[in-house]
Amino acid sequence: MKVKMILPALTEATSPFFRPIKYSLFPPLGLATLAGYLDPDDEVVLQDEHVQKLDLEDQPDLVVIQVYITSAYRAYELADHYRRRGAHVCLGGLHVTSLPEEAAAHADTIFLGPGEDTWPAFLQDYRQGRPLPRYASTQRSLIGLPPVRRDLIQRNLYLVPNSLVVSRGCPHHCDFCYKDAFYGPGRSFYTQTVDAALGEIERLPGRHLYFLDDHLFGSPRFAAELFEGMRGMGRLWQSAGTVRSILQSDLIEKAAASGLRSLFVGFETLSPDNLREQNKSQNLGRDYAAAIRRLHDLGVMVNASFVFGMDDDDESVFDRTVEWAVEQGIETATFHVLTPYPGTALHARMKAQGRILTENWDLYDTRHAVFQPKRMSPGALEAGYWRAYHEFYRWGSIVRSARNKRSLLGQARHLAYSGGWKKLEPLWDVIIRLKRVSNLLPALEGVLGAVDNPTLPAPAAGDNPAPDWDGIQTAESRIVC
Ligand code: B12
Ligand code: SF4
Repeated sequence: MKVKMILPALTEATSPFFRPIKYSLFPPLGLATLAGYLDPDDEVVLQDEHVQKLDLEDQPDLVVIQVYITSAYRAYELADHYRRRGAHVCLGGLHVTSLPEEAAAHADTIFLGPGEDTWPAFLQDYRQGRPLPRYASTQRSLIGLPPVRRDLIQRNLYLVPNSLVVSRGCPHHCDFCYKDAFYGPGRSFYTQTVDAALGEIERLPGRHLYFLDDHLFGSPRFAAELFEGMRGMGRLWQSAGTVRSILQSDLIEKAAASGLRSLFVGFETLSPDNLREQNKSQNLGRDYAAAIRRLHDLGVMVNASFVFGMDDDDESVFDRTVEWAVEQGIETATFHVLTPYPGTALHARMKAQGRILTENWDLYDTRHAVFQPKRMSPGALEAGYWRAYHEFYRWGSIVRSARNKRSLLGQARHLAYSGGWKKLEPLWDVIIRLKRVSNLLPALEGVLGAVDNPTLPAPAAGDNPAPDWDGIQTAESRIVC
């Protein structure tokens, strides 16, 4: 059987918002996960439109497309194309789960929720000649999964080829988050076994890892055992966690000792009213500044996530938030315009209040105001969002923020990480065009590894050698926080 798996780019990479470096960060892990269920004699091709031109003249039997909200129209175009060519087209992922009827018009089979139970069930039915039009996930588990088909990933096209997920979902229920819409009433937070997670880490070459888990610290027991097991592996890693998980217990120290060097943290808003409105109670009453200090004391850089446009936000929110972030010495910040994804509690509320302004999914990219804000105009919200980025990443702000670090090494690291990410973008673009982005990984590792915390163990010198992918293949895982 010939199988083609596609991660479509947002509105065909022609969008003015297409930033080559952002889209050359991570490989399509979801599709590589699903590929693990195919038979060894299936011919499978995995293409990621963010980093390569799609070959559309082929004749696969089965086409598998992952649909995000911002790539939905492109995904449907590709699905229609392959149906015309006689392929059986499967659509799955977050947007399909949110709006199954919309997706079903472009597919032979649609999949709701995670694919670990539905995809193998479909494959069995398909091979027996009786595939169903719809499969909905009910059995949630990461135990005993086939290995991710990393051999299908062109590592040289990505800055961070070693992305992985060792858990799915999150124990919290924030109203704006995709999570509850995707997992529905079923189990919405579960983990691999620690041994399986450590096994996957050991198989990954090099030093750097990026955990894409929504909340790697969601199960403190799992996380503690994982970090314990990772000690001494010589890894440098990045991930996401909540403010609460930083402040509670000694989990964050264990994480740093095992190589955590930068953490994506969902602060979201400085307003308690906004937190209440969005059901983000786990952030309520938390000392954000103390969380940042704790991370910085451990040599962990902070990628802070903020969302603008909640009901307590007026036009002063942008400058206030940026000023606060700079004062705290935050290295990188990710700003978002509040976006009511279909299927979320936020969307239901906005819809009931008649505040949804458009259902053009291309605009649901957290850069556009697709709803009527309460205390400012949609235009002011968008303008403020862009101003926040501009202000935060001005050299003046970067230097002021870096001065917050106690040592010269810490300041240099801050400048290199923050400046390198935003100020050297034209250089990144050239390197990406030359298909050399993976050559920059040692530079990223160098910056992450330059820690001024003498209590942390130095990373082991030895690199994991590149594995024999063929052997593994036959023998053998935002707005998140
Ligand atoms: C990594 C990531 C990215 C990366 C790369 C994406 C990639 N290469 O896959 C980058 C940085 C490029 C990115 C960009 C964006 N992202 Co993003 N990203 C993620 C993140 C953190 C992890 C994705 C991942 O790898 N998960 C792990 C794998 C194993 O799971 P999975 O991909 O979901 O796949 C499983 C299922 O979905 C299902 N499945 C998926 N497809 C199919 C198909 C079939 C046939 C079947 C059976 C099953 C199936 O089975 C898989 C195994 O269970 C998610 C958050 C999250 N937890 O998902 C956000 C997330 C997907 N991103 C999101 C958004 C909004 C964006 C951006 C618009 C952000 C922005 N402002 O620019 C852009 C646009 C992306 C686009 N092209 O349209 C939203 C999507 C919301 C939505 N409803 O679609 C998320 C959920 C974050 C959030 N909480 O808001 N993103
Ligand atoms: S926003 Fe973060 S903490 Fe809230 S439900 Fe989503 S992943 Fe969990």
